[in-house]
Amino acid sequence: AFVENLLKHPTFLNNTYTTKFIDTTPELFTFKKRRDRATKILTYIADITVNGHPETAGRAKPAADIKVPKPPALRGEPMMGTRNLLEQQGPQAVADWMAAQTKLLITDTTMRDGHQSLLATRMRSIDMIRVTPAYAANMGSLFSVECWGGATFDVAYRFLQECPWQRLRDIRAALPNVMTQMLLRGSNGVGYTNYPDNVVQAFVARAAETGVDVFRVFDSLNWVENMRVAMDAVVEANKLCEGSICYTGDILDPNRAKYDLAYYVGLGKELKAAGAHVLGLKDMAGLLKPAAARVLVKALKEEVGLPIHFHTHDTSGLGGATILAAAEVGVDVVDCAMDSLSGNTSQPTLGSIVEALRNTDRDTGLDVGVIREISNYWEAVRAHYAAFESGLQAPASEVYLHEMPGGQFTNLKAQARSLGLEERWHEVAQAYADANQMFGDIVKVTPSSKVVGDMALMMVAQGLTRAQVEDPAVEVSFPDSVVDMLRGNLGQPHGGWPEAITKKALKGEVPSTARPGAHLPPVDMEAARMKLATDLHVGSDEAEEETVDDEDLNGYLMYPKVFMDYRTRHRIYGPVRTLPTRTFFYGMEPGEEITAEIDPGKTLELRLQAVGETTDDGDARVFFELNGQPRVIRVPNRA
Ligand code: BTN
Ligand code: 3PY
Ligand code: ZN
Repeated sequence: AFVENLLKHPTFLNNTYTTKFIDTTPELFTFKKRRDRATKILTYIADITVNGHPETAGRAKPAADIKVPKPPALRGEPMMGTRNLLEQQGPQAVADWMAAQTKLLITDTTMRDGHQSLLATRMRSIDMIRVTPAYAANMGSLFSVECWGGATFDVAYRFLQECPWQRLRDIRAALPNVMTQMLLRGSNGVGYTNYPDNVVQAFVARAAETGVDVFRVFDSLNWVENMRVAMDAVVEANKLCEGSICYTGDILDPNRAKYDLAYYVGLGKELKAAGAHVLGLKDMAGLLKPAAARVLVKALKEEVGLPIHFHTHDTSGLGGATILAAAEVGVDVVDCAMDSLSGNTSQPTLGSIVEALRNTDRDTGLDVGVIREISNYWEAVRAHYAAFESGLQAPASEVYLHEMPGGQFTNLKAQARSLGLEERWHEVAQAYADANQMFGDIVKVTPSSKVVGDMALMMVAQGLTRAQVEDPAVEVSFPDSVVDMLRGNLGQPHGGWPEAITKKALKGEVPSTARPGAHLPPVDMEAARMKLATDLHVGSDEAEEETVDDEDLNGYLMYPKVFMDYRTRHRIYGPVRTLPTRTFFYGMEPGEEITAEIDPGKTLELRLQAVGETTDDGDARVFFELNGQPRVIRVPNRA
């Protein structure tokens, strides 16, 4: 019945099950000495088996007999959902529909912020794509599925050796009825720096084309000037534009008056005037307390008049309480993560919010049985990523001291570990708070949060206090990211940059207060495409490297080096995205058998027979059976 359902699924019926050309069709080209795809994937497995994966070395390892997670059965055909409304009637109709709902609408963030905040963003596409049909068939009344953007774009190329666009296309194809959602850092795109306007515009247009429906747009300093280009591009693409306020401070604390109620209401009005269909309230660190949420959400509803989509993190342990408080005063949509990827630095627990509201006037109408089934799938997936667990044991009120975003917390902790500072984590937390005050109490979210983190690590590593850093008489060599930010290259914070520290860090150089994108020259897209095609061709014996589509071009423009490194590895290993996650990170055990789909419908049966001795030339011989035929692969032993 499962296979029957799968075959009837719209994904397979309407021919939208497409895969990216370069990933799937090398046989369309003729090559001089092309190593076939099977040899490439065996080379990858052999290399990882012999040398290990650099990302999992020295980390916790899942059990050798861990099973490939099994998605829940499909409970019928996908119902009409928000995506159908968007397609048929456009984004304003979606916003109007939202405002007319009594029930609380829910976004599932598991595929983006959930694993970004708990597993260092390392979740692979295959683990998402397998369960997406179950979302379409069983959870069609979700508001949206957040599955793209933020840090996932960079990490896909950099660490997972896969194409982020392919992930989006596959999720979209399997989810015809529910809106997909991405996180976009305004003029910083999905990167850490401001990009020329036409790069941001091209990126949004491409993302809309490949499959994003809801764009949550924010700026890391809440500077609306820096959001307009991205917001306009979303509106132009006829997609849902969620202009977002990033929440920091505490509106009920008179000592944090810089970010008071009037500030946020003013920002909400600016975003509405800038064209937002929906107002995002992005509490990236989980600082909004329940009592403050009642005041803030009520005021935004009344004075801005847009539907409100609330996002928070459960770092304090109070995320669920804040969601319920926001629901009481009429918030329209909230973000939750599936139970098994929720809590702590992730979003509050989806199933528990659904249960808490059952039989109230904000009842979500979602089926908790369905939620449990999908959560059980994610639980089995999570076990494969033991290497990326943070070890965080409990929620903590310390978040109100440091104000770190949930998506940064575990990353900064890992950075601290690599500098030998993990034992001094609470000092890092205090230094982070001090660095924030030194910069004038700013909004901290990617990329401004990374700058504050860089400064904090430096202060702890070098034993510098805030007073010393600020003292003109003490020599300080600031991190590059700090200098860049104080130059004005991320934009302007509320109230401007403090003069004294700017003067010290810039050594007298005059900072800019203009919008960075206004003086970055536009990229000549066709020239960039030509250059990329040429660069990819150098050293390649394969014609496939010459094709540069819009997705590749946009990936390259966001992350030139990361993209080129990805393509270099792609040349050696071919597509590795269909390997089981355990194989991808740990290789195979002697006697183990796996299957991997190398083209839609074309599956390889792989068995590792043995790992041979390493010979004088430094190569290890790895013995496989490929569809029953013996194959020997030689890889350098670097272990
Ligand atoms: C990555 O590490 O960024 C993605 C996977 C590719 C890793 C391969 S494994 C063999 C070789 N050695 C490395 O350190 N990286 C590549
Ligand atoms: C990101 O930009 O990746 C974030 O998650 C910000 O909260
Ligand atoms: Zn978040």
